[in-house]
Amino acid sequence: MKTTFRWYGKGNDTVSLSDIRQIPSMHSVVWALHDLGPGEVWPVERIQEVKDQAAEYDLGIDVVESVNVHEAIKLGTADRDEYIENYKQTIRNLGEVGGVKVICYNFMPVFDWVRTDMAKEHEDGSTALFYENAKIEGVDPHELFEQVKRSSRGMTLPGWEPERLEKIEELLNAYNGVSEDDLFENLAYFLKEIVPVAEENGIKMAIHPDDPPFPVFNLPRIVHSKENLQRIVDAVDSPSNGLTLCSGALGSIKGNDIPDMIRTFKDRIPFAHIRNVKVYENGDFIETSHREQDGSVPILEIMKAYHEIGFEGYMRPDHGRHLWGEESRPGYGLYDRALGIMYMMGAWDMLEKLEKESSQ
Ligand code: CS2
Ligand code: MN
Repeated sequence: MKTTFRWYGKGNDTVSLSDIRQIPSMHSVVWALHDLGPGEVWPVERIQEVKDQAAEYDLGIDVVESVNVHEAIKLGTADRDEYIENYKQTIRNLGEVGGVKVICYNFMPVFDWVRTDMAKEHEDGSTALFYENAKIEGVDPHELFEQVKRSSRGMTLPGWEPERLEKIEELLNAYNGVSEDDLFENLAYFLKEIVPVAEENGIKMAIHPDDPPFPVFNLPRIVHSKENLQRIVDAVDSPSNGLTLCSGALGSIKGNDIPDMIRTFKDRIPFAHIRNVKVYENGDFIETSHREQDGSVPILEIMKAYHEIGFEGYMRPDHGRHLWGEESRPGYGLYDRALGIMYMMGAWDMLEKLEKESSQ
């Protein structure tokens, strides 16, 4: 297992490479060219620049999260092939620079992850991302945007940038009549095109689950259950068609058995996200510390399952709480994610030790 940490890039993150270097067990960073929009080709020089910056701190650039998929590809409109060509070129450019082994992406229409409050207070005074169903049902996305903005010191949800929100009606309308099957067909079309290029470049594609794993604003969602993950890995039978198994996204509904998913898809998980959430009776959920007892996700069982399958992929702590007055991107401060890593590593090291002892 290789431990990674998400880094938003120089000048774009409150966390620095030198901070990351000091976290025990760090192998590489999870990065992206966040200023480039979906559909743009990532230039070789820009990729090389990040590789050099990370190398100064002895860190690799093994995982990209994300190369975002243009809406035309998800919608299956006539211009999708042009954007698929651009996506292939980005994969080739990443291959040319070298060092990238995994590309995480998602296939959520219009929005990336959605929350209703970016700074909901826990009893201990820390704050975390919160999702409240009542605040979403029947609500206009603009209204939600304003409300979320108020709770987040000006930061906004990914995909909710003001210039994008201006076109939101248009985007939402474009999905009228797009069923889950249509969306799945469009994903399969995309995968058939790009997976061979990923293979040629020694890269594994890893789709991130929908977050939350149920429809929001009546948009179709297809990456949220064991059955659907199976359908996705079957669409193109290649190790380069893989999954980002996000315990927090999948764990935000009761009924997803994540340890079972890990055992089932063991050869197809190049990238693991470890996040805990507490799910309430009414379906609302709040992100918590990574410790198993603090939320509803069986983190220790999950670590056990990864250990059991001999997981050799990349693992990172996902969203953390905001602690000790730290000002950071929502969910991406240094402190709680670093605590999360130590919890994960503590569990992992103990599993290794017990295995060694039992084989002696
Ligand atoms: C989120 C997402 O769960 C997560 O890690 O931070 O923003 C995620 O990075 C994207 O959905 C992956 O494409
Ligand atoms: Mn995740």
